Amino acid sequence: PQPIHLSDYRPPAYLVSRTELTFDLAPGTTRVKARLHLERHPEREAGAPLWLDGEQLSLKAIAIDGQPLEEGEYELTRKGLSITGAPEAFVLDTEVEISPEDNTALSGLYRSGGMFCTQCEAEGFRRITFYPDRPDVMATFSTTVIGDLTREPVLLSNGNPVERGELPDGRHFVTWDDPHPKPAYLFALVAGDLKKVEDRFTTMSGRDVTLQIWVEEENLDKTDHAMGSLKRAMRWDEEAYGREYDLDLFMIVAVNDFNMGAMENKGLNIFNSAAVLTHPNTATDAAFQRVEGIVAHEYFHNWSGNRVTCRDWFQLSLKEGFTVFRDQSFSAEVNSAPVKRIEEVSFFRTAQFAEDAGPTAHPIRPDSYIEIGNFYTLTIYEKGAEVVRMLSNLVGPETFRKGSDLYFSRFDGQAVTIEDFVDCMAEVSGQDLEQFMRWYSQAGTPEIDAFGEYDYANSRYRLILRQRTPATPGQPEKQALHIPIRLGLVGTKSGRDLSMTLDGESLGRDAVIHLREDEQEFIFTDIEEAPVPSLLRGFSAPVKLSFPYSREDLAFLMAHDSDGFNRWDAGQRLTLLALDDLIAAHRNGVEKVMDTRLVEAFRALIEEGNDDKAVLAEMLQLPSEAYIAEQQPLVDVDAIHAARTFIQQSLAQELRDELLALYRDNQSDAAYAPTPEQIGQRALKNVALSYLMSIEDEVAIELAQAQFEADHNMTDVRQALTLLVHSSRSDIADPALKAFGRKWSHDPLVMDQWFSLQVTRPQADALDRARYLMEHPAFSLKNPNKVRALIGAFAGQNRVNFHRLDGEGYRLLADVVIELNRLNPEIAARIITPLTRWQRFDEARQALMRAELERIRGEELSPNVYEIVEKALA
Ligand code: BAL
Ligand code: ZN
Repeated sequence: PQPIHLSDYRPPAYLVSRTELTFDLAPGTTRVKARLHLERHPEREAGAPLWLDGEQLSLKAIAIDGQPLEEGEYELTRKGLSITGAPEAFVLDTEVEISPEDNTALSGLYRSGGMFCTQCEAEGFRRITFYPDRPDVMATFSTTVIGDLTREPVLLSNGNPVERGELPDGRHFVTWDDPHPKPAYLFALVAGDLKKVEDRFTTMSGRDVTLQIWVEEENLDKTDHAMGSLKRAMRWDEEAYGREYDLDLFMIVAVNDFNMGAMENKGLNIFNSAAVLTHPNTATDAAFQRVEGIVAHEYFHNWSGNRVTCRDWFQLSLKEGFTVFRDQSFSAEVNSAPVKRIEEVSFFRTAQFAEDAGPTAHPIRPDSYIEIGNFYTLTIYEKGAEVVRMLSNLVGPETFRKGSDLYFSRFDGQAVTIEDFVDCMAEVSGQDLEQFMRWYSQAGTPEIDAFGEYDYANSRYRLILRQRTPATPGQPEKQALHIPIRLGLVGTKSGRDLSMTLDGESLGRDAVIHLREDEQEFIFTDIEEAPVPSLLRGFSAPVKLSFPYSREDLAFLMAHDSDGFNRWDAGQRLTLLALDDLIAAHRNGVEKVMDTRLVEAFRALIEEGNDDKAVLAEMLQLPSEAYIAEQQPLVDVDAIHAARTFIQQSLAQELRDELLALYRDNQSDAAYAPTPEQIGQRALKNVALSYLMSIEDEVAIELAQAQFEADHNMTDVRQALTLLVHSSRSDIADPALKAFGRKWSHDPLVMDQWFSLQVTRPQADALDRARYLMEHPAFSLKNPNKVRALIGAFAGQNRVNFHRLDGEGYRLLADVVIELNRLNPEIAARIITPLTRWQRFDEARQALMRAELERIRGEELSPNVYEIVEKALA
């Protein structure tokens, strides 16, 4: 496969103004008729041929302005169809046959259980009909869906239903009309035996919108939270961005087999059932919050993505980065904002930093790709969102709103670029954002080395910042970025933020300084006492910042920093220092000794408490093994596991009484509600329980068993079960696991949790279990959620077992990748990620991982897997 380059962009030869589709559904062979109203693109030369993408289609008929084309009047390849010498404007009719039943890639039109559904982003529409399948071709759509009255009583597509009726032979049809021009990637169709929950929403201008969530009948009781989230999101987008919904109907459909979390198709969002269904008995707090975030994200796309879309797929972050920023802002407002930020950053620094440091590192706007499906990445989404957040902070929230208003009004109905977005921000703010644009073109995580010293004699604080971005594949040299650093100087005597003056200008006690050069010196004057600097507050830029903090400095910041995020971060840094010593001790075979400063810092945290229990729970959480690994020059999985376990057990032993009290004080029988208060309380209780269970204390075991048996809500049940199953006591783990598996065998989303919590246990049998569970009747490689729950969780979260020195963990993953490469290349190319990070490990593991990558390379590969494997082995 050949890469596609951003620099080769040209507008299409023809535009489509209107698309009329008729689907005659049948599982084996579905017929699709398409009528396209085409006209030459004003910027393209006369004679340029019409190109229509089309894959896995069986062409039955083709005609221009009603005249059938003979063979020879068009050229058909495995990738599509071209017509030379077509008129300047004309109507093209085609008819094709497709096989939804055989579509295991879940891209295009496919079957999930008994229903038909579609996934067209990025390039699935070309598996439905011949079409210029690119986002800069925007048309209005009319779609007629014909189905069997019994098998498909519900027939849905984008827009509003305008006609319906019965047909002979027990068939019926519905015609949908979508008046908003859209690219083909936003097309959707759903047909099946679905039931709906309905609600209403009155928009800010007083229009009445019907809201529907369509699910299988047994899931009707799991839609309340999604519906509530949708209404909150609709209101929020009106208030925060002035964006109103623009159709009479908004539909969400839950589908079991889905590659992504959800999809923002115009008026008909299709959701992975895991991203929409919740019930206190089946979904955890994290799942409730995830659903809220994803429902909002897809809804927000109606403007940031649908009304204004991307010119080409290189601009993917234009809609994704911005929409993630929007959903993060929404979630922060409706939940505990500090905890949301901690969670985001904690995930970002673990997973995106690793991506940015690995063989598939790419800029937020890549220069080239082989398979765009491989670019739905943490860099495009999350780093893209961090860059929009920086922009918003640079210009200020009110100006940012002006900029987004300008963007939406100027480009409504158009397919545009990242420059168009940033130019709006530059225009309304008057700021020069040229250097800032480098964030979009430069891959890799910038590293900042900071040094500071206090000059007692002159009451000055001198801060030196040096930035450097490491080389990434294809980008050996990097330029300096514009990095906004929010900071405070915390007085060591007063414990308060000191007021800062820089170059004669008063900055206040919390301010942003701008690093633009490779190295810059900042001299703060009139600093009355020696400070400890609190740098990069709120994670003001997606960078790694190091400062030679002493442990005393960090304990001080943990207690006194006015920025909640940096208080948490100081705790993480302090723990990492202790972990460094313990990792070294483990490697050198020396006895491990617990750092008493850490014990005292944790004791102080518990004693002082926190009004926001979720924040306290986060502060008591140890960094994950994956995050610890990110900090190590060479990853020693066993030493990391041993060191982290040692800290956890030492804290549990030293603070046993405090933790027990914390657990008991936060137990509650109140009816479950996914409120920030309750979620914080459960998080705190469960973090205490996990410490206590790390020493397998009899009292803790009793508490975990009681929590499991109380069966109050899935958050508590799952946490208790996980702790029991991750313990060394199979006598207590096995009965609970069996009982849970029996009870929930009918519920695929709960069974996903059952799979995950077993294959993430640290005990040595985890790999055998993973292989055994792959044969379980509830498991299927054809279902992406199952693959993620079992294989993804094993390879991504069970580091000691995945990285076994006999290479069996790697072999398991490679076996699955090889099979999925045939069934579902998109999922195969995602699930392979842990193998691509081989450079980070010791030689023995490197050799084993590379050998598995080579074995995969020996197969006949999909473009998706080919691209990733080639990069990994380059
Ligand atoms: N556009 C793909 C799914 C999402 O990001 O919303
Ligand atoms: Zn999105």
